[in-house]
Amino acid sequence: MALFPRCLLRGVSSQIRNLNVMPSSPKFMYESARCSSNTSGVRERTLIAVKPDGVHRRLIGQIIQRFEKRGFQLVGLKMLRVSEELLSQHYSSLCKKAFYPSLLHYMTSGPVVAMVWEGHNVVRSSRMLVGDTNPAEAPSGTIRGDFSIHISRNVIHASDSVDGAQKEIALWFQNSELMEWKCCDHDNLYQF
Ligand code: IDP
Ligand code: MG
Repeated sequence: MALFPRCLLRGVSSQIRNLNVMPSSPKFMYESARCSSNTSGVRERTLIAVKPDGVHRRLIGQIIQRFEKRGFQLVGLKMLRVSEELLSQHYSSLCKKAFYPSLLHYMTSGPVVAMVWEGHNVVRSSRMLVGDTNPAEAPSGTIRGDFSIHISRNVIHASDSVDGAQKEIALWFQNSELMEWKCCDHDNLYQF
């Protein structure tokens, strides 16, 4: 077995550690969001919304099917016309963007189907199922990659962090609209 100087090995291992905790990396942001949350594990929840273009294009069923096939559990579902007031809170971080007025117009142009899905790592996994914000960057096999072309009509919303998901669910749903239930196939999906 080759012998490496100990100081060299220490340098390499500290660089690997640094790579894993880069504050600006999505992994770091995701992990810190998850640690500060109290709904980790199998009870993690996320807000998913089929946007007006997805509803008009009759994509609701196919979108729900992707989350069901993956094994996630539906705990809330409703169809609504979203108010500008709700959207201004939901998209508050985007209010200075040039596209914000057209985003409001788009999101209020027709009904939206809002859902809450539950399961292990559901926030992160949903973002993978949904694909990049810009459909041109979203791989085939993702919802945006399969069903949309342009960033202004990207079919679906998915929360982007555990903390964000908790805030969005509280904004979009009353507690009484969310269902507590245990799916009969739980033991086929999890060991705990
Ligand atoms: P996300 O939906 O993937 O989380 P965000 O950056 O949070 O992406 O943007 C929210 C939504 O605003 C997008 O899904 C899209 O509908 C819209 N949007 C974002 N960037 C643009 C843009 O450059 N032009 C038009 N619409 C945009
Ligand atoms: Mg977002």
